[in-house]
Amino acid sequence: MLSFLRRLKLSYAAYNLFQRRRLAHNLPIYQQLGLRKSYFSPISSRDFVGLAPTAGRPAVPPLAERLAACPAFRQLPAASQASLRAFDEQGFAVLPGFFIAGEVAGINQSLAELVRTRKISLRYRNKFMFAFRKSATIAAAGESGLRALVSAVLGHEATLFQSINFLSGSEQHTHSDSIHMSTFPLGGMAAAWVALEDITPDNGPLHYYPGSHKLPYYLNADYQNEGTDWLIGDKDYAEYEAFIAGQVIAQGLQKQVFLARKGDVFIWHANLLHGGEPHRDPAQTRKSMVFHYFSRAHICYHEITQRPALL
Ligand SMILES: O=C(O)CCC(=O)C(=O)O
Repeated sequence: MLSFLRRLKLSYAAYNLFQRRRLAHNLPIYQQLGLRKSYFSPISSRDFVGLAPTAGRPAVPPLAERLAACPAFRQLPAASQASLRAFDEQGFAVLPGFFIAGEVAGINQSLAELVRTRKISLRYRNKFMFAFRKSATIAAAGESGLRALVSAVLGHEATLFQSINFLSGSEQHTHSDSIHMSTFPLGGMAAAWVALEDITPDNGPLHYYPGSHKLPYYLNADYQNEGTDWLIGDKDYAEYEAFIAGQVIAQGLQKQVFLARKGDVFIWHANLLHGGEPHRDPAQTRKSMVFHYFSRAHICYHEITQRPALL
């Protein structure tokens, strides 16, 4: 259970008071939807009860048209194009060999240099967070054709919000990113995962549940974690993970494991259930990187902590 201080919404709001430039993105949409919020106010799915699920979302052309209009898409091989065209149906797309060996080597070198010079260190056990803010090479990888493709998939201009680099498997339990990086209307985010070496069954491959993006978005109310006007919910993250594990069984979902080759990219939908397999062989690394993108046409926030997202 979270401590009282960590649950206090006022402390987050006080921090956010000094972040106007990075939080102002939500203001026009709050206004459009008639939500009486400041840029620093707590925000969560509770605030959207009573709004139409698509309220405020600009209409977009169908996926096939959006992709066809995207130059980065037109340069892709046929297999990658077909996978992207099936994104709405599958909840993911695989782009084999999207990054060539030289690009992957540059990314690995750049991360190693950040680590060697102590410009970055591990957080949350095994994650190098936000390396793209410190490495032009890593930023370019996330900004390249990848952001254009994610924008086409979302139907809205995507902003690179976060990068995470791994040297070992994340071993993260199955989850939907929408509990962490949330939007209103739902679905305004996507992620692109990059294999920075060949992935084996024993170095903690990514796993995912095809089609799970069509399930409801499970948010705070679904595991009694809504909190109050003053406090965020008191549930540990493990309770969310247990809830999702229950849904996987209840819905009879079939897990797939992504045995990627170096340079392959896997783009997933905001609500695709995914995670990391156990990293069984400590002699192997699992060099990989994931970029999380938000659409600026949506309210962008963090459901668990009920904070607006710092873009
Ligand atoms: O890389 C992995 O194993 C999983 C990463 C993940 O779940 C995420 O970034 O949301």
